[in-house]
Amino acid sequence: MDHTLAFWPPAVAQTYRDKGYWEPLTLGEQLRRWAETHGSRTALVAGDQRLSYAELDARVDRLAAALHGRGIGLGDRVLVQLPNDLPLVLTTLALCRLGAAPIMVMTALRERELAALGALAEPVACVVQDRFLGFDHRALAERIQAGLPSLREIVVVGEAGPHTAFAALDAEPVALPRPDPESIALLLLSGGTTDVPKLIPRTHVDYAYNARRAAEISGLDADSVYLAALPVAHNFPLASPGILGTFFAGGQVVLARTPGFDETFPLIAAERVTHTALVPALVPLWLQAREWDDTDLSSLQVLQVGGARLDAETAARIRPELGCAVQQVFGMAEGLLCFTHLDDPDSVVLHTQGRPMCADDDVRIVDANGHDVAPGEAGELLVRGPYTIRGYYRAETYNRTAFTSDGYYRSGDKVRRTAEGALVVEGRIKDQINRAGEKIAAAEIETLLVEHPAIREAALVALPDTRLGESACACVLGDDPALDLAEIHRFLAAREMPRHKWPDRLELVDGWPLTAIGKIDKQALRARLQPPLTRPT
Ligand code: J2J
Repeated sequence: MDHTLAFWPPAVAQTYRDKGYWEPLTLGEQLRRWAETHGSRTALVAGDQRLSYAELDARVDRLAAALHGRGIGLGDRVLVQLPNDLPLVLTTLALCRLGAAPIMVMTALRERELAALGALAEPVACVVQDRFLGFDHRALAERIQAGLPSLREIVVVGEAGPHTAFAALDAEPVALPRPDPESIALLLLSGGTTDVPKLIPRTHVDYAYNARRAAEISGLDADSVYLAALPVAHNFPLASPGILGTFFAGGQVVLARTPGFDETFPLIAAERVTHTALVPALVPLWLQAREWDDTDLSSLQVLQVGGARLDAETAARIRPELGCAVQQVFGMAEGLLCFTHLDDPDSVVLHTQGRPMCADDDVRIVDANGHDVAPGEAGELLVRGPYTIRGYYRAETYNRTAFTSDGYYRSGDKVRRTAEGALVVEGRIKDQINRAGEKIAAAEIETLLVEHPAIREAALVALPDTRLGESACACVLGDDPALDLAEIHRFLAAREMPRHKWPDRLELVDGWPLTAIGKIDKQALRARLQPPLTRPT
């Protein structure tokens, strides 16, 4: 059974148990413990609903019992595509309690990606919102089900039509079979570099450690109030420290449906939020709003920023303009989390992406031949440790290249280590675009583009962008000089490619710069595309 993969070699796993990183509990049992310890304290605020720890635990029990009654249980997978709201948290925890792994997908994902994920993971059910931001997720789920024999059931939050209504999933708690704490608790979506999506299997024990340790580093305690503003399907607001980390600390979580200041500022004021997390592209929008918006943000202590490189100038504006500390977070859903510490000097907080959070994060920085670089030099970050996966889910062939033979994950990030031991992200080796923190695998878009009748070859490259950090430029070789960006967008929309993955720019090329082994030289291509900083006169 592939649900209890022994990813870590037994001797290594034993050291993680011995050192207390891996507590022998499932996430469902952790929730029970939080309820016992923090009972009547508020755990979660979503819209006008407020649940104490005891109520959260009881609601999760009832939902788990109802799902169990519908034949969903140990070893299953369930596709979960929900916006930041109570059902998402309840569903995730109930599935973890059952030992049925939720596949955490952002609401922005569409048919193509969901179908590929479905074929890979064979979920028995999916849980979706009826509509979100004008999009009919119920109809999408029906299209997925039509092509996915494993998918027995569609659960809908809101108008369920002929499907199972989420609201009706309520049953007297029953004794449930106990999942192995070292089995897969949930599956996260990888940023990816290939044209098919990759799933990241996180075990109960490693994910609990991830959240618990991240909470410590972020200074979360029982008085903390964490605002989940980014989409909770993402590892950052879910567990780094995010929702789960806040629960470990006994604090309060507040859910925002969107990260815009119009929604988040009033929530910060009303709930006296102390911690929240953003991707860098959102920070200038909050800072800008602050110029005229005088909502009381005085409760805010820490703004975590991660997912893409935060520039030092923006970082330096956070304390004076928002009145809180900035904490840089360099993380990945595959595992490793690096944080700047709250008591680090500005030279570290503003200019680095922090230090790995665990003493047993085994990080190497290597050159193209896999040799360790000299201290201070940049190279590819390789990592293994107590919460970094040893392989993607059902991806045996790919895993042989994505991991070294001795178990390091090849992050594809180009980093250097400062004298203080902090990492600085210098760039990327992997073929990916990091557009406002959302990762786009170049290969995924290129594969689609060449299906266009006017395109013979395509290469997607990242270009610097002041607003997004990076934007995506599609370079195409074809026969139609009239081909334009609007047509590319129409083409990708018709194939249900989510908007954030559409190229921002189109360049028609009549040939490629090639590398020594004859592949498209994207570095050279990018250099050709960059407009000179000052136009020659
Ligand atoms: C530069 N690049 C960064 C940073 C991530 C916390 C925070 C982020 C993620 C995340 C996460 C970066 N500066 N500060 O899961 O728990 C890029 C790197 C990395 C990739 C991982 C978390 N922080 N990155 O972003 O799985 O390229 O996780 O390998 O989405 O984002 O992307 P993802």
